[in-house]
Amino acid sequence: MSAAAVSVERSAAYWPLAQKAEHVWLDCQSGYVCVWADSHYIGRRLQFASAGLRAEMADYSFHDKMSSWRNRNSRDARWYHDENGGGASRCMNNGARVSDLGPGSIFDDGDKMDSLRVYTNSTSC
Ligand SMILES: [Ca+2]
Ligand SMILES: [Ca+2]
Repeated sequence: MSAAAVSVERSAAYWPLAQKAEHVWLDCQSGYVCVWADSHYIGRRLQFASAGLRAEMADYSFHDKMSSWRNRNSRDARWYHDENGGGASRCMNNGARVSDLGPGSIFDDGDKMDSLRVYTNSTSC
């Protein structure tokens, strides 16, 4: 094994998780509400941008998969446990993000999202 290969392995192993997350959530470009299948902004990503949009996760084979999100849209958004805006819901303030919805987190919201809406302004929730 070359010295260069050892160096790469070590840097990967010692890379702090926060720094890794910082890197990957940049995958969500300005203007989008992004949701990821895994915590810490990893895994399959969906992104939405349109004002007033309502999306059903079943349409994207994303039923009960979201484990992290970031809102880089200029508007608020909201996600729902059930289809068609049903069940418990959580605000996604514009500019905010949550790195780990669970299981085991405060609200234990991981893998529960079935629908999402993007509001038309930044003061809806
Ligand atoms: Ca998940
Ligand atoms: Ca659900």
